Amino acid sequence: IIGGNPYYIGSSRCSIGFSVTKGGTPGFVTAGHCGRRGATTSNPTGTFQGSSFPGNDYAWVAAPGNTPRPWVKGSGGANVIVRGSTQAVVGSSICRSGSTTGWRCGTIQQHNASVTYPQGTVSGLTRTSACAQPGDSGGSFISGSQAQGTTSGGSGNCTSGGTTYHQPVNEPLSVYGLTLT
Ligand code: TYR
Repeated sequence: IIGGNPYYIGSSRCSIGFSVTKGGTPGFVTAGHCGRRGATTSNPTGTFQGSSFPGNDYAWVAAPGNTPRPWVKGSGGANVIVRGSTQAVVGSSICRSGSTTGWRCGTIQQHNASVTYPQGTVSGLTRTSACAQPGDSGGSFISGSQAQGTTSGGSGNCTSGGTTYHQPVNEPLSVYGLTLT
C-alpha cells in the first residue's frame, strides 16, 4: 500500500492517499467520492470502512493482508517518506502523487475553500496550483515529508495546467482513529 498507486472500485480507478493502520489492520485513506462504506476494492483488495462525501471528501479502506508502506510514489518512482501530517501554510510548495498523472507539484493557494460538485458542496478543502486529472482522486498531497491531504477535484489538466483541491488528511485520521504508517 503506497500513496499514489492505483486501486479499483469495479471498473473505475482512484488513487491511494496514505497508508494507515487501525488497531493492527492495514489500509489507506483516500477520497470519499471514490466509494461508500461497504464498497469493495481490488488491487489492492479492501473494503471502505467509512466515507464522507459531500460535505467532506475523505474515506478509509481496510486492506488486510497488504503491507502498508510509509511513503508515497515520487518523481520517477522514488520513495517520498512520510514523517507526519503537519499542515503547511499558504505559499508552501506542495506535490501530489496519483495513478493518472504521477508526481506533480505546485503551491498552496488557500485553506478552507469550498467547492461545489454536482453531488453537493465540500468545505474545508485546500486549493493548490498542482494539476490533476480523473483517476488521480484520492491520491496523496505532500509538502516536504508532511502528509497534507487527498485529491478531491479541480479544473484544468496536466497539459495546460490546473487547479486542484485536496481534503486535509488530519480530519479522517482523527475521525476514524487511524495512524499514518
Ligand atoms: N475528481 C477527479 C477524480 O475523481 C480527479 C480530478 C482532479 C479531476 C482534478 C480533474 C481535476 O482537474 O478522479
